[in-house]
Amino acid sequence: KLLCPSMMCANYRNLEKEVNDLIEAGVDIFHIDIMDGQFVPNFGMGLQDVEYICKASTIPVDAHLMIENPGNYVEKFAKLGIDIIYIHPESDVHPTRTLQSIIDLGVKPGIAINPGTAVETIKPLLPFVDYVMVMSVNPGFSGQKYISSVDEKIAQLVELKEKYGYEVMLDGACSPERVETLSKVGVKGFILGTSALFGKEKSYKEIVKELRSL
Ligand code: S6P
Ligand code: MG
Repeated sequence: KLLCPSMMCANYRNLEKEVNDLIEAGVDIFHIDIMDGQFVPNFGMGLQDVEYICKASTIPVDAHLMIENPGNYVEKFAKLGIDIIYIHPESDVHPTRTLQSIIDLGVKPGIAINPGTAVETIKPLLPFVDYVMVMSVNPGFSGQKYISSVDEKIAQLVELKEKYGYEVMLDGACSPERVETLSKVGVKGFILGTSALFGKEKSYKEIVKELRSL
C-alpha cells in the first residue's frame, strides 16, 4: 500500500524535521493540498511549501489542486519538481486537455473526485490517468467525518482499475480501520491526516509500521 502524509496537517514549527522524520518512518508519497479559496472555502499550502518539500524530499511528492481552472497552473507545479498532479474535473471545463498537458510535462496525472461526483461522469477521463483519488470528505478541511456513500464508488473504481491501468487512492478521514478494510478491497493509497498520523502520541515510525502490517 501507498502511505501518503497530508502535509497541511504537519507541524509547521519545524517542517524540515517533519519531512525528515516522515521519510525515515517509511512513508511513500508526500501529499500537498493546494486551495484557492474559490473551488473550496479555505486556503492550503503555498508554492514556497511545495518548492521546499520537493527539494527536501527523496520520495515522490504530489500536489492535490483544489483550485479553479487547474490547467493554468500545472506547469508551475511541474517546474517545482512535483511528481504527481491531481486535478478536480469539477473545476475544469477541459480536463482531458489539462491531463494531457500534465503528461507532456513528464508528471504523473491523477484526478480527485468530490463525494458528489459519479463514476459515470468521469469515465471518459480514466484512460488518461495513473491515479483516481476518491474524496471521502468534501474537500477543503482536515478532520472531517467520512461520507460512507463513497464506498460504492470505491468498489466501482476498483473494478475498472485493471482495464484502464490506474490506482485507486483515498483522501479524507483515513483511519487505521479504513486503511485495513479498504486496502483489502483494492484501494492502493491512503492520504493520512489527523485520523491516522498527525497529532498522535506515537511516533511516525510506530504508526507507519502499524499501518503497513494491517
Ligand atoms: C482536505 C484535503 C485532505 C486532508 C486530509 C486530512 O480537503 O484534501 O488531503 O488534508 O484528508 O485527513 P483527515 O484524516 O484529517 O481527514
Ligand atoms: Mg488532499
